[in-house]
Amino acid sequence: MTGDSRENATVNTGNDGEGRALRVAVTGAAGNIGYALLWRIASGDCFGKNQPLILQLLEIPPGMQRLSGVIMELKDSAFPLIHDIVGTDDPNIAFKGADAIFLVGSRPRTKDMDRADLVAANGPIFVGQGKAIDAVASRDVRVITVGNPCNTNALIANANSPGIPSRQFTAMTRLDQNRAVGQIAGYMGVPASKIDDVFIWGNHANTMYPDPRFAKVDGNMVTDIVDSEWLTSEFLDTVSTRGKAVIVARGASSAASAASAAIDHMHDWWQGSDGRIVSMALPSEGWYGVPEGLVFSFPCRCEGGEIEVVEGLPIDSFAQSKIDENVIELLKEREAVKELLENR
Ligand code: NAX
Repeated sequence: MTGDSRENATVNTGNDGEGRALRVAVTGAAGNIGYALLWRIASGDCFGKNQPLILQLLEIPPGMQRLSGVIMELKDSAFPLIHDIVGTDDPNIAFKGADAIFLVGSRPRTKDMDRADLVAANGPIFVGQGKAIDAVASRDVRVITVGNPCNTNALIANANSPGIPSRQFTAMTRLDQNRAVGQIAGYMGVPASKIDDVFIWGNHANTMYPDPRFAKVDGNMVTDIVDSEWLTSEFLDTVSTRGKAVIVARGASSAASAASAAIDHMHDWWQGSDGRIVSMALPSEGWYGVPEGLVFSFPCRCEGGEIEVVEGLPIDSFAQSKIDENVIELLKEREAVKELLENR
């Protein structure tokens, strides 16, 4: 398959008589995360069990053969909610009229790459994709960036989409939050569903701060129950280095858990977080002293399709030092890609 001639490559009207079908674009759709993510989206886990969907899947030319196989399997799954599937290597087709976009496609970090190499390798992808979003996506589109370095990639996409409000560009730190929840639940021997209000500050990188200070287990403060030494040492280290630990154990980077976290992020944005605090990285409006525009993970609540940063939480000296560390790192990343931000 080349160009945009795919099975069902024509974008349909999206009208099905039961309400408009949402157009959901996924980049890197033939990759590992895509393979887990598409089935969760298609089954209604993200946008609702009655919401018809049109999947608009983007790959690069070397991935198109694999994408055709993924589309075959999606069709073979006979999902009732799926009204059409578009496979393409053209972002202007993939993002056309898109209501939600999962920016997953990019190069995962390999052993020989440091963070600066990753920024340099993947940053340019998000210039072209940002411009395409600006040109053809719905003005109400909601974008989650998963491809790493996801905070700075979201910054680049945002800068190259001046026609779309900045608040509609986010990056994923929900996997880090879920890892933190998993650690506390495991330590306490309770199901993850009992843990609320653990969240991540900063960058999806080792510097991140998984903040347990407001976390609750069954309504009780975790800090009143759990050993504070564990929370400030092993817990923090385990969460912030979990991605590497999974690679060592599995021989491949986190995929199903990353897909699951992307579903959680978009689900809560779309359908509300039910008053729970969740982690989302979004362009700072100066919250907690974080420089404007940096895509930084904050404690958020979602309602009515909007993200609201939870303001006014007390910041102790340790939390401040972690926030500062993340600001410094993200400023460095922003400096490294400054020529990719020139659209704005
Ligand atoms: P894979 O290498 O399995 O898949 C990536 C796919 O993206 C490939 O099929 C590739 O052909 C495609 N691709 C590359 N450039 C593209 C472009 N310009 N347009 C469209 N598609 C493109 O990687 P996978 O395991 O799926 O991981 C994808 C990204 O997620 C990586 O950058 C990875 O580092 C990142 N992750 C982010 C996480 C987070 O919490 N934010 C956690 C998991 C993961 O590490």
